[in-house]
Amino acid sequence: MTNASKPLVGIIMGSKTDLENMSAASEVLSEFEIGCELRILSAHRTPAAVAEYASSAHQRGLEILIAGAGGAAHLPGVVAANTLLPVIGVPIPSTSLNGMDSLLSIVQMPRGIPVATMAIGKPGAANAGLFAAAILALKYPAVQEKLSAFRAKRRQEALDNQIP
Ligand code: RP5
Repeated sequence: MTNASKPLVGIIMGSKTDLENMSAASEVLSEFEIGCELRILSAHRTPAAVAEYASSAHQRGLEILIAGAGGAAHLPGVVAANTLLPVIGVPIPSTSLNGMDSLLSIVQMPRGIPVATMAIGKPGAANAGLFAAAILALKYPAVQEKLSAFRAKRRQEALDNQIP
């Protein structure tokens, strides 16, 4: 069993303006009753705080980190450089390049420090929550059951959604 009040996932984002997209990740985790904590931390505005947060995350009981950022989105990579935990990156469409800048910044990590990169924006943030659930399902049977039920529901919805 997971304890929904004990955070297993840390969700961090470069700015409060990212929350509009990143809340999709916490909503999914809440649906799966997986505890998470949210923090605003920026790789360029508060670099020391990012390093401190990421390097202490495992010791504090977190098992996965989700990091969302826009523009030259170096936050997920910097987080990954400061922890051995799996890091999931979410590109935020916050500039005139509509997230292509963030996507390439996050996905093109040099060999050696990986970031699992999701799609741009809300779909990516929701998938970050689901991907975190899939990792945690390896350890927590209750999460695996919820993930299985989630997939079965989506499957049935697709089958029911026929053209008359
Ligand atoms: C990045 O700059 C943030 O992740 C955000 O997506 C973008 C813009 O930040 P604000 O100027 O809205 O605070 O660091």
